[in-house]
Amino acid sequence: KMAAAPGAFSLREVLAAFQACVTEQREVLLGPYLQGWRGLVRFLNGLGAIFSFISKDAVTKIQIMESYCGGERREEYRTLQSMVSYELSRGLVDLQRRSSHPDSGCRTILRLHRALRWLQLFLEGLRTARQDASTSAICTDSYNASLAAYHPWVVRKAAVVAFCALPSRDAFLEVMNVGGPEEAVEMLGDALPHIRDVYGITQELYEQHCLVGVA
Ligand code: 1PW
Repeated sequence: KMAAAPGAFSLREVLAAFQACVTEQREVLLGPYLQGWRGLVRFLNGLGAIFSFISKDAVTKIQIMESYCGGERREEYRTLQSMVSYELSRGLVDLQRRSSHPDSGCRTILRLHRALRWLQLFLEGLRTARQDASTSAICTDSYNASLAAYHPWVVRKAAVVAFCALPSRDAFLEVMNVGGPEEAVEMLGDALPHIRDVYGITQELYEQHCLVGVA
């Protein structure tokens, strides 16, 4: 098998960013979290133009967060936990409907958080599926079990059409650029617990602060 070109994009590094974002105190560092998302977007775009509509909104959300993380209040946006307490204590979150603070960090991260659940379910499905399984079916099932609930009909339809363009399981594992299919499956087995962890910590934090439905 062909060795990956030096410096070639590998999904391994992307997933490692999600590992790096959980601290010993179980805080989520926003820097590596957003870095992980940037890499995912790059990966999605590599799957073809049809996926750029899916990544476009994620890019917007990442940019909103990066402006907070690099802004005047960057200290408050170091971790998810500090962001939540800062924004809530200052009344910077529109809870019921978007009005004076339409792009709070809390509501923006919630969208990425819901999408991360989709990614987790999809990669889990991919990892455990038979070799001849349909990647589009795995993707559609994981989408329907997670993010679809938050999307209007037209987005759901367009998403499912895009999934039909996904390559076969082996070809997909190949574009992950981790090595052969066995290596890719092994890497997913190592990486997925960390993604689950980030998802779980975020979910618990959002439940504690009644943010799971933030407008
Ligand atoms: C192959 C597995 C891929 C997982 C990567 C996930 C990328 C997720 C982006 C889905 C975007 C679909 C179109 C955008 C919809 C927005 O309305 C929605 N955004 C998200 C991220 O779900 C909600 O954001 P909004 O409109 O409340 O600002």
